[in-house]
Amino acid sequence: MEKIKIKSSPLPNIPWQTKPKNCSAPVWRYSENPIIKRNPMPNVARIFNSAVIPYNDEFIGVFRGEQRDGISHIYLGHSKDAVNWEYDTEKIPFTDENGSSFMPRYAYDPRIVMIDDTYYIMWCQDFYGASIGIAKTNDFKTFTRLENPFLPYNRNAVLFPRKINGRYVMLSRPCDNGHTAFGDIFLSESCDMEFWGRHRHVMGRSEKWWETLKIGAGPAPIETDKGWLLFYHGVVNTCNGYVYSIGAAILDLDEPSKVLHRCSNYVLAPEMPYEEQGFVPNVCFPCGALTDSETGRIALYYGCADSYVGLAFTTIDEIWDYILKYDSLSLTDTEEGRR
Ligand code: BMA
Repeated sequence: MEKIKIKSSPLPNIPWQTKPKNCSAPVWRYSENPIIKRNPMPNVARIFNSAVIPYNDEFIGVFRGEQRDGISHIYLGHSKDAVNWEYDTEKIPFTDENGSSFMPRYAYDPRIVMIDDTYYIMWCQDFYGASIGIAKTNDFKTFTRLENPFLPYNRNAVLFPRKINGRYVMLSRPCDNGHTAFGDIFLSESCDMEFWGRHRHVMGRSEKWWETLKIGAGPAPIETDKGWLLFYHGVVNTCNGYVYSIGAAILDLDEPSKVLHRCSNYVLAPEMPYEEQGFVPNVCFPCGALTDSETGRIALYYGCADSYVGLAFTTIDEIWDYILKYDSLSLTDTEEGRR
């Protein structure tokens, strides 16, 4: 019986492998990684930084597919086991609220979340510079774009999977229009998914070397009985460029701009060839997670070296214990984030 309870539906078909005996880390990789290799579709050279969600006893994926012209778009995928995927060869056909085609010029790093039977996809797109796009669907056939939630420049937006205190809540990471050399995670609230406000600072880059440059939220926060578990990416600038690792923190259930616990160690960092070598080396970039409330199992999907998709596993108890063991909070973590 796990100590911490995940508050989601049971998912008996969650992909899973038990922890290897010689593994001392709190998150372990799938032995068949990467699950998506190069040239997965006729016009797509690489799929990476992608998210998945259960749908009708199977799984849906929203995939960042980088086309051979170098432009990323979001492609839909279907899977029975959340490991082997079939893709729609056409990019997701986004429309406006009148049903007319309304395609972003590019779209990357999608996240997906279900709130009250509606699925929301968030991504980074051009809005006179890098900014956040958002669309909703109920059937994965029509995808209606909503008003862009934030001003440019912004990336790494993800909704919480339910309203908190009656309002939708979204994390994001204000940035610049290039390879941003700064960045903290903020939170914004909305009553209607159109007008966003009540902005709060959640957490900043820290003095821990692996996240000294910038951080950004990963998959939708995972609700438990004791707080929201947030996986995020942390970046350090080295003499050979940026290195992206995966961190973990726990946010307050009712006031998620307050960080309850934050792990000073990364929980996964580039060390396998498919993470260290690729189009952009040394990148582990989490965008999706599946959870099983019955067993506490978590399957984490992360982009590898801007070239592949990797899968990794943990349990809620294992990751929770690890975060608490290496807990390290700063003043800006624990304050409500309003100045
Ligand atoms: C970030 C994003 C990610 C990418 C990472 C490493 O700025 O654009 O999509 O994985 O850089 O290139």
